[in-house]
Amino acid sequence: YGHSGAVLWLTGLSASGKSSLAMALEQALMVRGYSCYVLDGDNLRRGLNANLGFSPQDRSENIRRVGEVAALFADAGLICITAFISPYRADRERARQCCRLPFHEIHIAADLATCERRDPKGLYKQARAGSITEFTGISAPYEAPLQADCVIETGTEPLPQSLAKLLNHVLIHLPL
Ligand code: GGZ
Repeated sequence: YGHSGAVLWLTGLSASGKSSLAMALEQALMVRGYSCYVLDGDNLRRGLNANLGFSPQDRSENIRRVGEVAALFADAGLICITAFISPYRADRERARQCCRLPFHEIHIAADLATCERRDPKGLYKQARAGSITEFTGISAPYEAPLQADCVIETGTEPLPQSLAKLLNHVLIHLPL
């Protein structure tokens, strides 16, 4: 009865559109009868991961915990959608390994110039000014996926188009 679980792992720069797409995807899957849950900075960095910052070590630990929690949600039969920068390949790979169920790495691939132009929270500006240190893309690395399961070009197309492509990929691959 119902469907089995999976992890849809979104990775990309700040302001690339991860959270917007995660929420829109959740809605689109819910109306198709899938039970979903979104993990993002709002629900994990404020709670379980409240003791973590943005050093390389803390980001790794953030992603390790997100991977474990995502695996639990998937075990419980949900489609777990994660929306974290997750800048390190090795950390994303570890998350894939810890998830016993289907795991899709989805690159939300807006380029840095586009993200910096958007700058919805003014964080890039602060990072350029040096008031935020170790900011991904400016003063901290982002290791783009080399072989993502799906690449969504959110920098060059409107959100509805990105959502349509993402939903198409997901519906083809998800367990029913
Ligand atoms: C990157 C930072 C930083 C630094 C605060 N570097 O655009 P946002 O604001 O809403 O999303 C970013 C969020 C990144 O948290 P993650 O948990 O996704 O990062 S990671 O996967 O690397 O652990 C940004 C805000 O937190 N933020 N400081 N220095 N983003």
